[in-house]
Amino acid sequence: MIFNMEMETLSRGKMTEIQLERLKETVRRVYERVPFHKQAMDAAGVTPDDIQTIEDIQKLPFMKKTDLRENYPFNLFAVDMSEVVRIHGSSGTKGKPTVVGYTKQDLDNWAEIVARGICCAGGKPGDIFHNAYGYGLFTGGLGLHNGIERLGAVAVPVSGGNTSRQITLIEDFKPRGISATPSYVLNIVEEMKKRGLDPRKTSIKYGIFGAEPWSEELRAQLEAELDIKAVDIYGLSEVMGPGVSIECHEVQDGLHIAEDHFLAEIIDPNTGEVLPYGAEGELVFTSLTKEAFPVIRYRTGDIASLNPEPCKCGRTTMRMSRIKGRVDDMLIIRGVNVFPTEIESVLFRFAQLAPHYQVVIERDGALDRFEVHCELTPEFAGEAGSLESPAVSALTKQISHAIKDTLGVTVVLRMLPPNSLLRSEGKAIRILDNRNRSQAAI
Ligand code: DLL
Repeated sequence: MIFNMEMETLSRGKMTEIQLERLKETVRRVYERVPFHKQAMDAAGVTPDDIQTIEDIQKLPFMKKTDLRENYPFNLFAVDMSEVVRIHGSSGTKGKPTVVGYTKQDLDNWAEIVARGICCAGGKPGDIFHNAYGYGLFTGGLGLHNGIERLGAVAVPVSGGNTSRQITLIEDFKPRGISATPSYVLNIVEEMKKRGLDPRKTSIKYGIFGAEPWSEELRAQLEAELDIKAVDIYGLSEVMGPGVSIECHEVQDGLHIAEDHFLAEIIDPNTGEVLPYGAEGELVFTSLTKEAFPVIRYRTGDIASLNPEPCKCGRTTMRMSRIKGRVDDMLIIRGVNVFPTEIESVLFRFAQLAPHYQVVIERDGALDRFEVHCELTPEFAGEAGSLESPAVSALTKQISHAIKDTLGVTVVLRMLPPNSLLRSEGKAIRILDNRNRSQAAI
């Protein structure tokens, strides 16, 4: 291992000391350099001098995605454009894209964080690494890329899509590591099987999967199908990109936060109140070293909990749970809160289903109707004969009961023939909301 794990094995006291020093510096910098932050802090009646302990962070106002949109494109940058060397951003499906910037030092830190993360995931210098995250404004491709190179591994910058070529390159280059969204990896596995290849026989030993919520059941499936260790990587462009946190391959129980660079809090999404360790709520991050685009108490919209206990792997960094889902993706079905990952957990227990699904919301009179579209495996569909067969009806009933028993909600299950659902090449679209469309049609 080329990375000394100093920053990952500090005592809590020492880590807090480092974080406090960096927090003070960050708050001062943004107050002096970014009008948005000065105004927000003035309005909250807080100055940089008020940050004396780590808990004082709670005096600072939150930042939200709308703040990025309102300051589009560069108004939240804390350095002159002459110091910015890279721009990334979100796809902007809901309006203007959100734009973030990096200085040379920011890119350097990011590469270091990701390299450290790849080690944590079981990677080592010399590995050939197949990087199937999209390259472009999205941070996944280039974020992983720089970390792979920094580690001293061989980056294969294949990007997302062109699944057939992905398989040829895996066959020919024999990578030890792979990264992609979990839903795209499923797509790659399916394509391998179509070609008559055994996915368990590839050279791949570990996968670094994230950028979208995924369940333990999907992890189990990917590990079994590919005979690999699959770890979860988390991040968001506003805070940096991939690598904000990552699981260790030894324990795979919570994602180690790069705490020397990011300070995490969990808040009640409704009241903004800070919640204790272990409680589930919205993740909030403050960057501690970023130059071009520092964030103060950025509300991620992601639901998780925090665990400060040292890990059996030897790391002492705070761990966050897997993301349950986004606040915006929470379905309220007859008063019960449900995340798509919870539905996924139930569906993926059934071997008769292919690991693809979508929740479709329709307007049904004054009510919302929640349909879960699932796909039969080719084997089961072949055995069953038709979608109307008793075997398919029995399966539908069994899954409906399982969803009702586990989640306490009733949904309409729609069984589809093999290969009906759109395959993902990046982030899977788990919820299709047709409510406005059907309203418009009326
Ligand atoms: O998705 C960064 C990334 C790239 C992470 C590659 C991991 C791997 P954005 O496009 O800005 O950045 O989207 C960020 O994706 O707020 C979460 O809602 C979701 N997300 C990211 N990682 C995970 C994960 C990248 N491991 C948004 N589990 C975040 C669940 C995730 N959701």
